[in-house]
Amino acid sequence: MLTSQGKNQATLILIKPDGLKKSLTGNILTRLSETKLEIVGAKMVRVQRELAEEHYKHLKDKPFFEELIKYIQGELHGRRKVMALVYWGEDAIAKCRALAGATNPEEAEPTSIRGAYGRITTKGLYENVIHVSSTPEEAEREIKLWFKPDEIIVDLYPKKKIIIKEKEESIWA
Ligand code: IDP
Ligand code: MG
Repeated sequence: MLTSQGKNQATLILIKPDGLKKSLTGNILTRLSETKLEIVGAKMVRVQRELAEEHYKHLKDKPFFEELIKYIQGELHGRRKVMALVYWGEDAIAKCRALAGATNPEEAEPTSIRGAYGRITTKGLYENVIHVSSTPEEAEREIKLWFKPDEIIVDLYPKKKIIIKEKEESIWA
């Protein structure tokens, strides 16, 4: 019998600063492992303002934009980092979005990650613990923003080699 097979997709997951502060990393990774998707990239990131603004540029005109930038940069939680991951596999976006739950934590399924651990701040911002890309196009844009090609262990998107001369970088002393 033919079964309808979904396509392999990649999605960007961010464990936001509230997720880190609430020690939810292990819990969230365990929940996501139910999907049987593969982690193909992972790192801790100190989020610069430029990255934050680019990531959330679709919300630039919203009244909560400034607060949102502070949130993803960790200024609301004294945790200036996020954990960035790329999950890959069949229907990755829908599977991860379902586990994450609705954007508004009050409307999210109580058993979803956002429903269980999210909150709305007194300023009205949804602190919802986790980010998940919502379409393949958004995933591609976001993954390219957060990761370099060599930081991902599969070939997701076309890439090219360049030679960079006299580039300063840190090496172990
Ligand atoms: P998503 O994270 O579910 O994809 P987006 O609309 O892309 O939702 O919004 C990005 C983030 O901005 C949300 O995760 C949440 O933290 C915040 N946000 C979105 N809409 C609102 C709102 O109406 N009020 C407060 N915060 C919001
Ligand atoms: Mg979104």
